[in-house]
Amino acid sequence: MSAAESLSSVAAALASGAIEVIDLTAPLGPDTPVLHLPPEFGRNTPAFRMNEISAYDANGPWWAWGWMELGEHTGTHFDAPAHWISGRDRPDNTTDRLPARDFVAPVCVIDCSAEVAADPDFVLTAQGVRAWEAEHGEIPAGAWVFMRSDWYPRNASAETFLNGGHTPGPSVDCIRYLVEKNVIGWGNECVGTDAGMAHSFDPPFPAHHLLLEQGRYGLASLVNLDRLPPTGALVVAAPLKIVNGTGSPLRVIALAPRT
Ligand code: 23J
Ligand code: MN
Repeated sequence: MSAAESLSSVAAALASGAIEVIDLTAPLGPDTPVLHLPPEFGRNTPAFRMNEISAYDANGPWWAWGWMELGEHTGTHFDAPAHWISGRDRPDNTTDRLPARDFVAPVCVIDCSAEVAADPDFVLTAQGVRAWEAEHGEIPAGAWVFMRSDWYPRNASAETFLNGGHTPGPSVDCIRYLVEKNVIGWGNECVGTDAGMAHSFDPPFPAHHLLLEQGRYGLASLVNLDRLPPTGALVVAAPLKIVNGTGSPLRVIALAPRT
């Protein structure tokens, strides 16, 4: 099949509903939970805030518009390599300089929901990834790997979502294994890509340290991962083209066969 034929069959499958578009994005507003780091780590990111410019009124009779106070790492967001000290000297490491080619990729979804239900500090290891591969096939180079935890319904409340810093994520050896596999990045349903306890890992925050060091990416606060198949979906995740941006809130969508 030619590339043109492939694209038109995708368009036809979207039109018929055979391919479904699944929104992996959480609502972005003043109640969106944001990361709370312990004070020894320095300053925190502010909550989202919308300021009104006009609302069809004296400030703008025919139009409504606003301006936002918005952290780069708020809600469903993308981590660029420049976010971490390990990626700071990489060329083209900011949101405005990433190749658009990287914004469309297949995804492998590893279901950890049962383990996380039993233990909110559950950490996915390389062994866990290999067990997934034994069932679903090898993780291909260039794919996203998403950790399904069914954590996302907790995002309705900062307290349940942040859970006092007890949230699931990847181990150091898991991320090393995925870097070896040449994945494009790692996604999590929690406030950040790393586990809540990852400040105590060696190195600390491995999803940040080891992936961004290699020019790979992160996606945090994903939703609806329970609606994705383990393999076979395609993810579109294109951060805002913020000049010198270390990351960006974004709309993440998946194309998947309708089940
Ligand atoms: C800064 C420091 C630690 C972490 C994070 C940011 C994130 O999770 C993030 O949003 O990138 S863990
Ligand atoms: Mn981030």
